[in-house]
Order: sequence, then C-alpha cells, then structure tokens
Amino acid sequence: MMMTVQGRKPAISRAGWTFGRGHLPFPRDRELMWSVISDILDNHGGSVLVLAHHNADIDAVATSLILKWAFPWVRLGAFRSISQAGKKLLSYFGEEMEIDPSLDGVSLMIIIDSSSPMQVLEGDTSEWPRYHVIDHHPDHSHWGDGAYVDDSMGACVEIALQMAMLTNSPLTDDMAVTAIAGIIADTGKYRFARPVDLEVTSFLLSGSGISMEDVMLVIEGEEYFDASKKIAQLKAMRRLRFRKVADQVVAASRVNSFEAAACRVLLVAGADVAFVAAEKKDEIRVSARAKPHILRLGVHLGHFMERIGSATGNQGGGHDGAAGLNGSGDPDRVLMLCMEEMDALLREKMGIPPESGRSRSGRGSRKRENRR
Ligand SMILES: [Mn+2]
Repeated sequence: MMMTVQGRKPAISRAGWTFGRGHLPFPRDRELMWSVISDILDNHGGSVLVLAHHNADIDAVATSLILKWAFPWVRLGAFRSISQAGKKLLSYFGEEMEIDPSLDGVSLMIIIDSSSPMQVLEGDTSEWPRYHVIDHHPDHSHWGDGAYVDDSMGACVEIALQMAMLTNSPLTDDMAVTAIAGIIADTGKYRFARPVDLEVTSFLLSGSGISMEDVMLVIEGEEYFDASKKIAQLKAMRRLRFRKVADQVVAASRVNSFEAAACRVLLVAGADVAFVAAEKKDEIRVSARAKPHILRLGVHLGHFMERIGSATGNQGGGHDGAAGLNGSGDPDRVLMLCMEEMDALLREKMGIPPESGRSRSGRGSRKRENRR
C-alpha cells in the first residue's frame, strides 16, 4: 500500500463534516442510516457480507472498500464478476472480493450500488439472508421500503463515506483515493457531477495528503491499458485521416481491434466525429462516435450508421452519440463513405451549401481529406 494509513478527523457541524472548503453533508436519513450501521455493529461476531452487483464497477468496489475499512469484520463479495477497472482498484490496495460468495452462515448482507435484486443474487429475496440496501440510483422501486437510497449523490461511495464518518472513522489517504475514484467513475469524470460531488471531492482532497494526480494514476495509470489496446490506439493515430467541414473535424482510422477505444482517442485528440474500422478475417466492424454539440445539431449516429449499413450491404445502428456497423467489405471504402456522408450531413445541418467554395478545382470534386 502506497498511501499513508494515518487518518484525520473532520470538523463537524449541524450540516455535516468539513475539511477546509470541502463538505460532506449529513446523511439524508440519519436514523435509517444509523439503523443499518448499528446492525453491522451488532453483527460484529457474526458474518456480515457486503455484496456488490454483477460486473462490479469502480464505484461498487470503492463502496465495498470504504465499508471494509470502517467495519473491518465485513466480507466483500460480488455477483458473478468484477469489472477490469474494479479489479485494478482492488489490487492496488491488495484487497479481494469473493465472486458469488457462499451465503452459509451469513447473518447480514449489505447490498450496495444496486437498484434491483436481480443485479446481486438469484432466487427470491424472501429466501436471502437478512439484508440492507445502500444505493444512489433514482429508480429503486424493486427494493421496496427500507432501502437506504440517496439519489442526490453521484456515487454510492459518498454514502459509504457518510457511514464511516458517522461512526467516527478518521479519513485516511487510502479512503480519499478510493472515494474520489468512485466519484470520478460514476460522474463520467465529473462531466455529470453535481455541486455535492465536487464538495465531497474537495472534502477528500482537503482532508488527506493525496492529489487528483494520485487518483488518476490509480484508475488510469500506465498499467491501466493492456499492451494491445495501447498499440491499437497509437496505430489509430498513425493511420488517421480527417477532413474539415466548416469548423468541425470528421476523422477516420483503421485498427485490428479496440475500435471503440480508438474512436474515443480520436475525439479526445480533437475530432468532432470519429469513425474507426477494424477488420478481422472476412469481417469488418466500424465504430462511430460524436461529441455532444454534433448531436445537438440533430445528428443521430445510430440512424446514420443504419443508412451506411444498408448502402454497403451491412448491419448498422446504435445510439445517437455511439453507433456501429458490422458486416463485410473493404473497410477503407466504408470509412470513405462514412466521411463523405457525414460531410454532407453536417453541411446540411449547419446550413452550409455543399462544396461551399472550398473546392479549388471548381469541378465539384470534394476536397481531399488529409492522409498519412
Ligand atoms: Mn454507482
């Protein structure tokens, strides 16, 4: 473990806990939260299982870790699997979660970050060991009354943090790294964060010796990507071609795999719309991604790729900002078509006439895209 384990105590007021300018509000329902906590305390000698959902994500793992550090006698488990990112966070702290843990002898379960029973266990809830639910998802009607749900929190780990503070646990650097990782993961790197998520982040940074860089290293450090993904992303950059449509950039590239990841890299590098094709044996796959301002123009990539699909004898479709195509054919020709059609669509949506005087030849030929 790299971080220090010595913890600090925040200042407490009626509104919650503070470190510097950071603020962790008091739980939405203190009595309900305390009843969960006292059940965990009462089961000190029993067997308490903290259970996370299928393919446990960073927030679920972070919530489990905070609860483990606050209540060291609990066991950690996940239904069916743990996500790659979740495993990375666990291994950073040398901790483990049991996959499909045995329920023999379990006297109490704390189900976390899950909005319905089928995400965490099979069978009827009436046959499960006794349980409490801690969650932040807005739709939790599947659990019925008694679940502790606070959908004002961007991440479940913020609720776990309140539980730790309510039992007077000091804040350690490990807790701060873990909790910020959970918040980052569940707010789309703060893209969808609300003020409270930023206040809690500030609380964690002010109350610990860690920096944002420490957290980023844990969740996207150099070991985060496996080698073939890194190579695919770099190759996508090397094979990049792009064209400018007014002030927008449409980019395309080819890889052997990880086409969706490569698409995201092109967007980060500056493209507004990206297409990346992968060819495997006789099969091709094309991923398409667009930034939100492109969608606001009225572009729907799912419909767009459906159109490209039928024009090339393939299957295309998807969401407005993330779509794809599967089938066969020459990937370069499909990419070329994607770029030309997107060029035309963007011009239409932006009200720019086709070829808007950019073509130097004057014979209506499209401007050649940059290539290398
Ligand atoms: Mn979550």
